[in-house]
Amino acid sequence: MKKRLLGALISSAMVASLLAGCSSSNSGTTEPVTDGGTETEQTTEETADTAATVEEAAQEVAENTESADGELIDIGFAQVGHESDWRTASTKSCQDVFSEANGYNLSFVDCDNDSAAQLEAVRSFIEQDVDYIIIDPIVSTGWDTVLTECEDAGIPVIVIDRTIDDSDKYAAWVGSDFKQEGLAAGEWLKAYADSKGITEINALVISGTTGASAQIGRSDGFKEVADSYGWTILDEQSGDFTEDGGQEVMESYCKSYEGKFNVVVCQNDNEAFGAMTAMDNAGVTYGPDGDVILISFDACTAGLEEVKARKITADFECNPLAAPTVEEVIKTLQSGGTPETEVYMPEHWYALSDAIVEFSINGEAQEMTEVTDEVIEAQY
Ligand code: GYE
Repeated sequence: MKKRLLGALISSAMVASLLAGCSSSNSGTTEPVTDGGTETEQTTEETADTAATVEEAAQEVAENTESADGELIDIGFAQVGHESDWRTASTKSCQDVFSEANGYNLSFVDCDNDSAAQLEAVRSFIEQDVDYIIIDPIVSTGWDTVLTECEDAGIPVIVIDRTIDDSDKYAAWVGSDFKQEGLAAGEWLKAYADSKGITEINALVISGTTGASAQIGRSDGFKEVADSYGWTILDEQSGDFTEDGGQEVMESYCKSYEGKFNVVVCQNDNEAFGAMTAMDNAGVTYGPDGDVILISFDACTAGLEEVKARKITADFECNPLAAPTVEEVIKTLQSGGTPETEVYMPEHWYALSDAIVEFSINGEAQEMTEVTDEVIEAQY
């Protein structure tokens, strides 16, 4: 939307070379990924001529942007990475909503779970002078300086999914109540264990990326319930929200706690898939028919398929489709309005019918959703 001439082209070239070697978010590479810069700039013949004197990346910017309609809203999105099915759904949702056809130029950076790369990405968006910056913060602290820089540059920031806990210099946050998810998992477990006559809980937790608000909230919520019922949490180690991480942690748990645990809590579906492989290899049975109650979070399509297959006993949803709400925030800001500063995504708790039990959180009765083929089909 903003008209940028040579300076912007040069900074786009800088961004392109800064992030060189990047590839698609599903590639599993360790480099940050971007499509930023190559299709985000608007130019004129004059700037395209001058751009011929700068590096090839800038030339590409000029070529690509000649077709832009001149009124697109420039958005930079510093995404966490590509660690999970949830993340893939979140990225797709943002790319679908913030498309050129919808009036946006999206500079997307996959930060590959690297906090330093994420700060660098935000600074590159300031350099590009985008209209809005969306951040899904890998960790919840360390943000005030760069958010001050955004503020000084006059660029509104919208935080999506995970929270920022040490700065309030952003226009709005759209995401999930992670503590509520952890409380739900705990209170469901209490009701389910009671229904099966299980009186002792010895739980192993495979947590998400340490310091991510999704990890902190889910750990705090589950622990609060565990403490209130006197359960034992034998161990909590991070699987970094990845399948490999979940498998690695579970392999070590199977050795260290052989025969001593009856609950495994994985803080996302991908960790649960890894934990399932490790338990299969160790001869541990799990799910509604097994020795171990397996709890997961996210409830993406692949997770719900494992609920249907009687592997995951219950799955607590975290909704990744925040982008349409973020777009509402941007529209409000565009028209000079004040958006809601906190918007919570709706979420559901899933199980098969024989693991659906009545429970409440702080006196509030919870609904559970039975996993059927139609439910799986409708999920992301
Ligand atoms: O649960 C996990 C992803 O931040 C809520 O990050 C998100 C979490 C999600 O890697 O799968």
